[in-house]
Amino acid sequence: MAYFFSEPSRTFSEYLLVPGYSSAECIPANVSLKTPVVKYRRGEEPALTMNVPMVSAVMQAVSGEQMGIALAKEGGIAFIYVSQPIEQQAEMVRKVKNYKAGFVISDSNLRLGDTLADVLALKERTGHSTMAVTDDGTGTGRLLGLVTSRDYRVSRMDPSTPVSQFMTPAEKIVSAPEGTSLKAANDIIWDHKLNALPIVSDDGHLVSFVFRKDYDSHKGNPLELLDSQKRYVVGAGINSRDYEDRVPALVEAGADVLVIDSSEGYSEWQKRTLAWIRSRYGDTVKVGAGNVVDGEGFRFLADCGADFVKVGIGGGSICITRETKGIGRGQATAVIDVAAERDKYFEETGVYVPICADGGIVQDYHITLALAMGADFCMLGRYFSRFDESPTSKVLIGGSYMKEYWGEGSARARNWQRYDLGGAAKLSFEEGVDSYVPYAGKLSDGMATTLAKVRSTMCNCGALTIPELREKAKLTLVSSVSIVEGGAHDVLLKDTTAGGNQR
Ligand code: RVP
Repeated sequence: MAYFFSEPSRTFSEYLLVPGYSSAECIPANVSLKTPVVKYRRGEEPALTMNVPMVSAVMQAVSGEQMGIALAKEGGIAFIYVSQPIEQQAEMVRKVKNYKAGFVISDSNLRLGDTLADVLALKERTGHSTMAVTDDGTGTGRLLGLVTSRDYRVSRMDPSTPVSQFMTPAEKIVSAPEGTSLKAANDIIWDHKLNALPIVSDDGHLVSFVFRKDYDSHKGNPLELLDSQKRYVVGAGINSRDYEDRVPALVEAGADVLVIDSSEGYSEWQKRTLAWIRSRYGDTVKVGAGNVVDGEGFRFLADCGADFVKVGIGGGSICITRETKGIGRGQATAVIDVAAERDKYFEETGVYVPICADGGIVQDYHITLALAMGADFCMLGRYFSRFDESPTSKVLIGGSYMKEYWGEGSARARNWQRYDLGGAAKLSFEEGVDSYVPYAGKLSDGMATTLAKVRSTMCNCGALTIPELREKAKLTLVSSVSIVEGGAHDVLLKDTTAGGNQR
């Protein structure tokens, strides 16, 4: 007979934290959000930790190289999306690893044959007005010229005018050689009254730009996540189809941690993928697996050698898996169940396998709830897709700026490997949607607010660390009536955008 769980499964919004005693030391400035990413033995230190408990989703609309850089700066990890050609994904990883603070790889590039119309279209797409003209139209091609908004006048010029006619040619550009320090680059910018200084290699190839406007932001980020060579830490998704080719390319590119990206991870395919990685690399390559929603699925993946386990099926904002296939579980219940098994596993084996709550984080406080329920960190898609650093276009809809956000199970992503059960190499039906989310500006500003709330709630619970939160948290289920009581109610709001809701 089928097994019936005795309790209904629940989501984060059905819970609240009840405050505990806060001592005088319990202030947000004293809170540490440090958390393990990969498994470790009792008494040992994990090989990889994060300074904030947030990672970005393995999604086309979320995690490219800009997200990798921006999130590592804040102390978290981006997982570069897997649904792209291997070499392209490895190149994104390489760009994060090669990034040097203050030196920006050009993302707005033109060829000599491009026209003013192309310039305007590129500006619309990237939002950047400084463009490099290179021989191959890439950010590392041979530098032939620069175009900025001072070089053209839309009202007076024909849109078909080639850039060669109005760009500043290479011989007139002030540039600096590769290896120039940031301080020296800023001095050149200052001396020549420049807005952007191209850094150029000995053979004339563009390496990066240093921008005047970034000057103030070079002041170091206290929580930034660096590897032993002081490069940003970055993750990458893999799948259970082409891992024999993809994993070596990502490892060679410098990925610090991998994760098998799948909508449902309690499968032979994940076992084989993990086994192959262990046989080839031993424990040197760190790899998470998932997703699962109960203790049984967790134990299976932990036994297969996963470095961390991702929890969540059907809770993602763009996910329609529960509607299409009828599988999944309320995210809060899934996290609570898996966390209990993780602790049991630790008791039995002395190996602590961190868990990641993936999907369904809508309010900032859901992160705190997930941590209190036992998650070691959270993976977020929608949240990160709203920021400047996600790879998607910013579009004006009905007078408000939006960013595009689509699921990996949507027809747009064409990521059949994520849903692969060993059948035909195609997506037979959609499990995700294509959508817009309200544009939310710079990632660093958004995360500062979110994490300030997390730290504040932790203090209310009398906790200065994540393990302490887990130990001290008192959680209560809320009735649907008290959920209404939790928002502003029985008043007429003057400003309907107020209320601290990050949506
Ligand atoms: P959210 O943060 O709620 O937007 O959820 C993001 C998560 O949703 C991803 O990390 C992934 O697990 C899941 N996802 C991604 N694509 C799809 C889909 O198309 N169904 N689901």
